[in-house]
Amino acid sequence: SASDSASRLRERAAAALTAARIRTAGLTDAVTDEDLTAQHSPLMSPLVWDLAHIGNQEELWLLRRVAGRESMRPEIEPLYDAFQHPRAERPKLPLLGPAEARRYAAEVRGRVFDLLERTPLEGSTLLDDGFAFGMIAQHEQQHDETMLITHQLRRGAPVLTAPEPDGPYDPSLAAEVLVPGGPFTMGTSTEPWSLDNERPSHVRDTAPFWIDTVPVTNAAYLAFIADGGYRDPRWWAAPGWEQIREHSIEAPLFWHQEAGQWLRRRFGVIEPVPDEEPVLHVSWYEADAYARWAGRRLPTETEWEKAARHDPATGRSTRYPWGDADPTPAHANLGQRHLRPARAGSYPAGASPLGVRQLIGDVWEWTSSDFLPYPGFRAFPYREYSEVFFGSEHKVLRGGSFAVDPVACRGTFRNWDLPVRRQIFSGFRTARDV
Ligand code: AVJ
Ligand code: FE
Repeated sequence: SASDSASRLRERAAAALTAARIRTAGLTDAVTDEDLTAQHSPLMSPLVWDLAHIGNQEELWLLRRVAGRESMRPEIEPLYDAFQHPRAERPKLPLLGPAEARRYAAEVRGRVFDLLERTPLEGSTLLDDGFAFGMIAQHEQQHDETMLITHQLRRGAPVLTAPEPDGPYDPSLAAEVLVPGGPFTMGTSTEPWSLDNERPSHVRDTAPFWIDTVPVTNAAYLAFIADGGYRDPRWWAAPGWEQIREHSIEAPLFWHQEAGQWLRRRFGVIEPVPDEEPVLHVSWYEADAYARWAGRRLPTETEWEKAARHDPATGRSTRYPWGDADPTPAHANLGQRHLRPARAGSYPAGASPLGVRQLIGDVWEWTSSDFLPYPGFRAFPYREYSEVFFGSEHKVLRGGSFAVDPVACRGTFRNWDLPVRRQIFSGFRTARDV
């Protein structure tokens, strides 16, 4: 009945909001107040900014826009508007302190739960299917990933722990998979909590192409380094070559060499670079250069989504590579269950019908494509989520990393960043024409 489905929707929204807050608490309670207010990198906000910004966006969309209330604290509104102050300047703002920020976010949440009980989840595009609540749960999870990046950049003793990935693993896979040419449905018009840039669904055609079965591993990437890949301008797009020369970049971010061995720093732990793991913390330029060196190329965003969603048996596009079911721990490395990608060849249950692995989870995958609107795009509910970022400045990343929660990850989900960025949990796979 309608009231059953309304209560299921409420439960789903409440569970998503609660899961996000548990993760936020884990990331912010793990460090001292001094660490929360410090800036660990000019690329990032202080963690205490993310914390209050999470509360502030929740207040803006659920209490002010949905419920029509007045601002709880008008004086803090400009501080937490991401467009008013670049990240590098945020530490100098009169931000709420750690205790105040926690109290503010908790107070907003209390009011939001009252609202969720009483608001009909229908009758407007913001409320239909609980969209606004789902959007806010995704927003908090996205900032949790951002805060995890800040943790990775932070110097000092490790404060986060998680079990190692230990699922089934098959290293003897074919290197690449052939995806047949022809039309498929890209994007979505039906996924209830999909964001504006994933919409609407539309048909696209591709030529047949080969795509890597798994993301490019550290071992493969090390061969590129050993072959002088960072010293050969032939492989590099001009701005990428400039970046690696200017900053003396010769390996992925967080790597260094000691006595001929490559080591990396991962959440405060120094360890040998593991051969079988997907490479992490590479820029779009590094991914593009590797692909050229390998005689291949990055997949387009369209090719990536076709590999992830097109079922050749039915001609239908599924929500995930494995079908329409929500992700479980057997499908993919998501949700910060682990603090690293799983070995390439893991998660056989998460394979696509054609056998492509680990499209979802582990590492964000750079594509060759600029971040552009789909035909028929309409900004919703605000231009600053996607629309202002469309253009040739940003490249699309797909599939989500180990740091992405399932609520903010699906076959249609689109992420984007500048091609120079390497602190993000980015890797890639390659493709080639037939
Ligand atoms: C979609 C990850 C690029 O973090 O800048 C968070 C998500 N938007 N708050 C970002 C977002 C507004 C966004 N990315
Ligand atoms: Fe935000």
